[in-house]
Amino acid sequence: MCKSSATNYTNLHQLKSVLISGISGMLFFASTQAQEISVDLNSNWRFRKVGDKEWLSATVPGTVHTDLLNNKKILDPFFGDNEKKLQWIENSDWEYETWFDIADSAIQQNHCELSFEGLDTYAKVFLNDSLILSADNMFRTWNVDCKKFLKAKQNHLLIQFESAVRKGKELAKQLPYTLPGDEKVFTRKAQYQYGWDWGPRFVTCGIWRPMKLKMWSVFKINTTHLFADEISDSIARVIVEVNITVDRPTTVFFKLVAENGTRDSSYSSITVTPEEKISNLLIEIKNPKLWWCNGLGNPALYHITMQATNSNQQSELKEFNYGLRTVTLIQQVDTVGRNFYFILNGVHVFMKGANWIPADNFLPRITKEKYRTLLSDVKDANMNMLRVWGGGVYEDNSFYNLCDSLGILAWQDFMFACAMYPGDSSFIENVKEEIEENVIRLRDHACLALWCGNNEIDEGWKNWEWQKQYKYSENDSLKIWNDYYNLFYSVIPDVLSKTDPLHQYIESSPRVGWGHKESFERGDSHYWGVWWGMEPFEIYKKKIGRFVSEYGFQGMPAMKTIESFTNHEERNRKSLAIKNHEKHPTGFETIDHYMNDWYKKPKDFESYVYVSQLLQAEGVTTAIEAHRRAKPYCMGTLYWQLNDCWPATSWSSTDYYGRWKALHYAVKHSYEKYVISVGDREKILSVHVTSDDTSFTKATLTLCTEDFSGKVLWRDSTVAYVSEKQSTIVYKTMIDDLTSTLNPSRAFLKMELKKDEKILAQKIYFFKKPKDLLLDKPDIHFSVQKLKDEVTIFLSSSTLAKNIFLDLKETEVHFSENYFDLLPNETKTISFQSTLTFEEVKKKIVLKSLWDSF
Ligand code: BMA
Repeated sequence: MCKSSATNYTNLHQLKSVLISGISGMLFFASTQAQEISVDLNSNWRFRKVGDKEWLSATVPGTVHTDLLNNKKILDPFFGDNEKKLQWIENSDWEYETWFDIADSAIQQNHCELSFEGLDTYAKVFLNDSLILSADNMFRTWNVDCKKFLKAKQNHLLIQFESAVRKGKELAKQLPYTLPGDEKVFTRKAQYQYGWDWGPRFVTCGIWRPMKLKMWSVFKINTTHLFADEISDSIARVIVEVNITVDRPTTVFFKLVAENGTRDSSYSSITVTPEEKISNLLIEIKNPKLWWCNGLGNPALYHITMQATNSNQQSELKEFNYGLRTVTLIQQVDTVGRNFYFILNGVHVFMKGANWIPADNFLPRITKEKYRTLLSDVKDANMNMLRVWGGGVYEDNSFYNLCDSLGILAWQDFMFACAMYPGDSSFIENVKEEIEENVIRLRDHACLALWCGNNEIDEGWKNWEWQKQYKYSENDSLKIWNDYYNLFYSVIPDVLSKTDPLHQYIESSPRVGWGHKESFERGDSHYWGVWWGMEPFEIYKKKIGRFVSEYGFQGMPAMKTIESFTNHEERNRKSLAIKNHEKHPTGFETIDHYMNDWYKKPKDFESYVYVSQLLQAEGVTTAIEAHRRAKPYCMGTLYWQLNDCWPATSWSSTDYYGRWKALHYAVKHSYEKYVISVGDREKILSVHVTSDDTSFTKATLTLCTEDFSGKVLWRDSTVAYVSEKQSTIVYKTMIDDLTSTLNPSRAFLKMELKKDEKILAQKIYFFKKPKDLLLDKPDIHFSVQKLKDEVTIFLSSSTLAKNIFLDLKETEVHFSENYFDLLPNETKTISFQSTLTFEEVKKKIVLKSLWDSF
């Protein structure tokens, strides 16, 4: 039985509803009529630059950049270095307008409310020439009672967006000092729009989320909050807290139904007065199924419906997909420092995942399908957690719904990153509303694991020498730090204690900057010694934090992706197009530095692209395996970064078009439930097995060394006792003993862990770095089979073919594996889905290996 800390929470709000038992309750829900009428206002929009004559058609939700693009007024912002030519857009003001009619029956409702789910950012809204709203926060929803301005026909809605850059600069002038982050920190707008070290600068504006006109009389449900105050094997008690507004004292009857294979229901009635807003309902679920994250079990969700009806048979229906689970972050002082790990339903979980950034510069372009593909890629790569990074946005509901249904836990940053923010009362009030609304929107998701105040601000203030750079006086410093402290240590936790006391909160990620030894001893850490610090990949094996929430290495995107933003002659590292799609100041130099250490010089641009991906995979999986080996000292690894907002060279493992880089394939392997890894410190080779199973396993480990032509040189096997609680060394040998009978540049060690004939894990270990391997030209043979749309390729070679890369010319397919080593005399089977004919597939196959790159 797991009992959540919710118990106290329930006590705070005594159950106020009257439970109606049995069948009689059902009578109240006979034939009803919808209580709220909602009109979609997202069509027939047009826009123009303020001051221009010509109106152009607009898409809502949308952005000014995509509207200009759709009207062919600008070139593709992502192509070449067009970004530079489009900066004028951010300095202009833009206006959008539409007309709409409403049905007579709707206008007769007591309340008419315009609801804007997202306005980016400084927006003045006029309805029939009256100013009804001045918005100044992209992350908030704005509801405006507008009944007195509405008419039945030809309502005119006009929204004017003021340049956020100009406004931010004006606000900045009001401070006697410059804040790190410049004008962007004054505007509550996605901070990455101002440019990042993986993304372009497109400070856009527009109606970025849908808007509606909502009309109602008598009662309205504002918000709901579901939480389980008790979960045992036999029963789960789910409290449904409803926030209702009524015109006059009204009795509302509620029917709650929870379904997931079984059906549980409850009936209650509440008399609500205009003054009283919050009431609690209860539904009990018998023999509850728990929600588990990916890898641990099913992410069971209960479909809960709540029908609210008054005595006039007016009703409102709300639906939820609710997961029963408890999730706790433990942070206890221990002999080393302070641990940091999550417990889900009583189970200590090692978190395997990545950092999420917005999936497009122009957010409304992110479709549900795009979310689905990306999050399915997360699940396929055996991840169980994503960190939604603080320089982006609180994502759309569909993102969190998908995380719920795929079993992906979400660590949610609030939207502050790598800068200091103002502390005046209007900024703070604005942020308070933003936090409250987003917490209320997201708190009931099963996926939600943690709130985090910001990304790298504590670290920035303490380690990035802002005080010197901006020449702060002691008083300035004190004021800036106090503003920081107030926001993250007081304002945000206060809002959370009222709206979501069930989830935990940390103020900043990481806890300590990576330059300090304490960052490997307490809390979560961002380890940037590799890449920013130019330390070698091997250092990942030594510098391990308690929960490594960021680290990473760049790789170039797929050639097909590069082709999407370059002309043929620009496909080289000197072209402006390629340079503009590498936003890190020393990006290519850094890649070259590590590439020299690991690989021979690639012979051409295309080979460089491919090798950069292998290098990235090598680096990041070195870290992942070291972190997993350090379990339970380390209890989580989230690499930087999962995805891209545009096609570019970056730390991502899947590129803007969703094409998996070598890293994503490698991560999938390194995040499997069982992973074999090699610790080769001090001349001893130790074979570790890390298991994320929930119980102990006894299996057989076989080891053999082979040369590159397939000759077996040595074999051994052992019984491996694999603990679920910690990584286990299952085999140890002196490296010299192992290599005395072989040429380490022409041989590898193959390891396999098996239980009852089932392979749990496999690992190929090379004694030398790729640049020192003496590879022969592989003679790769392949045959193709096609059964309906399932294509299978069988590959073999008489000598080792390292890092085979498979592709289909001018065709988009996803291979079951890629960038893999084809071992001598073994047949590798790769599959993919395609509607091409057998002959077409054969003609289009592209196949190369590392040997071809030098
Ligand atoms: C991390 C992130 C980002 C940045 C990345 C790579 O610290 O928080 O700010 O893009 O490093 O430099």
